[in-house]
Amino acid sequence: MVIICGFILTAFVIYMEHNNNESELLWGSLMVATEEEKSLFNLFAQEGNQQIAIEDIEKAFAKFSIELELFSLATIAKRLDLTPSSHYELDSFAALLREAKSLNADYEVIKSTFANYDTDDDGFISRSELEKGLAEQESQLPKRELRDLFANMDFNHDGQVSLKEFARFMTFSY
Ligand SMILES: [Ca+2]
Ligand SMILES: [Ca+2]
Repeated sequence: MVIICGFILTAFVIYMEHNNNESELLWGSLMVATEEEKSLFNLFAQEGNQQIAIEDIEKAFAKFSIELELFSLATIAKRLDLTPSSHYELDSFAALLREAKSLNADYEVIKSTFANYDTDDDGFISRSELEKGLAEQESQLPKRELRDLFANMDFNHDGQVSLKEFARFMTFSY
């Protein structure tokens, strides 16, 4: 739990830094595809075409058992600063694939972290649950910071943090 709590606070700090540095995710477009990514791309890209369609990217992801449970391809593309499109070239495809894989791995940790905070098991983290969870770890935040942290997590401002909002916060997928 100490690790998990540190995880949230670290995420918060990185989130705030990220908000101040919009260009941070530009690295995504600089990736070079591996042979495996190339062959997967060629398997699904339309013949003679240097691009792969969005729906074929989803099929390719399924080959890796990557389910786009929380994040749509459009969201992942946005994380990578890729221009929204119905087709992507090899390098963008490779970047999307890697990002989706990494998000999927994070998602398992995020789900169990979420469950630890959602002590009444209603599928949402309330502000008092967040406060209690942090306090239990002796990581009490000043009231104002707690309010800011919760406000940043509660994306739709309904006073509760859903799993999706929590995952967005933890992965900065705004
Ligand atoms: Ca709850
Ligand atoms: Ca909410």
